[in-house]
Amino acid sequence: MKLATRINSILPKVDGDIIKALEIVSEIDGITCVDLNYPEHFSNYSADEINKTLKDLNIHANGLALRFRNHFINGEFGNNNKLIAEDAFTLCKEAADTCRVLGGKVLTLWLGFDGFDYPFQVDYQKAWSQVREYVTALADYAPDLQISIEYKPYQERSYALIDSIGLTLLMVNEINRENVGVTVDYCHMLMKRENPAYGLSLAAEKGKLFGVHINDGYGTHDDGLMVGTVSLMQTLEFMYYLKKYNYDGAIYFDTFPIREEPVAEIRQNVKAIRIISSLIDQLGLAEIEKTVEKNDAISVNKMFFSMFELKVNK
Ligand SMILES: [Mn+2]
Repeated sequence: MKLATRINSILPKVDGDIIKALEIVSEIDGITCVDLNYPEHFSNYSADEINKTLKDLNIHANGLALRFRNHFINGEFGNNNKLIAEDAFTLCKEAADTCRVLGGKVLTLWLGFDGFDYPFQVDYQKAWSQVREYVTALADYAPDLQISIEYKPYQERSYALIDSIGLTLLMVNEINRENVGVTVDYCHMLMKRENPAYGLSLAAEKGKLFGVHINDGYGTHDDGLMVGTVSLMQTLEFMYYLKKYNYDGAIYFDTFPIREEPVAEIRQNVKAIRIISSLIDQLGLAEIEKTVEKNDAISVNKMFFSMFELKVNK
């Protein structure tokens, strides 16, 4: 399993020094790669300096996640002001160039400001086609990278333009480029009241699952709780489908330790995902598939509780 974690969990411990944060992350057993945020993680060090640190620490850069700040508060690619939309595109091209320096392969796009708060506020078709046009142009600018759309139903905006697995796959389909796909975030799926495994399977079946963010929550907010702590059965199902589709990208812990010691929290995520993975392996994909084929809730419940009788050596 390629496991990645959220660098921002560590930054408060090290006065925001990204190099020191990477050093701490590299010492956590099980974490093999990192996703860095662009441009915020590159404000004090160059891409070359960060690349050298990653090499020295023997951690791999999975890719970069775009972070659009206040300039884009009224929208990124879909901004009604085309000059600002162009700025968003320029930032993405810089991120693609930086991603190549690090040897990363995935550029994650969360368009948190492309959306609306009021009825009649946005020309939906105009915003939609503008987003489509820019993501297509980015895919053509960086055919060597995977451009992955991470959707979230709301927050920053009351409604996001791309808010669900359905709309993300519609956008991906309209863009029609090999290198454009989806990053699913477990908490975001709960917020949309999607069952995470279902959305995951739709993207994976189409060969469009480019990124996985795992965490847990109660569904109303992006709680970013530790893996498997609230909705364990759904997390087990999510992991089953990751294995069924032989997902070989990184699984990124998108959790927010606020009161928890961050390194201990990351270690617990690693431990949890190893236990969940081991439970699925011990039951066996074929056995689970047989249970799914029965389409019978009582069989599923028996299978779930039989997991508590298994021994886990992790
Ligand atoms: Mn996420």
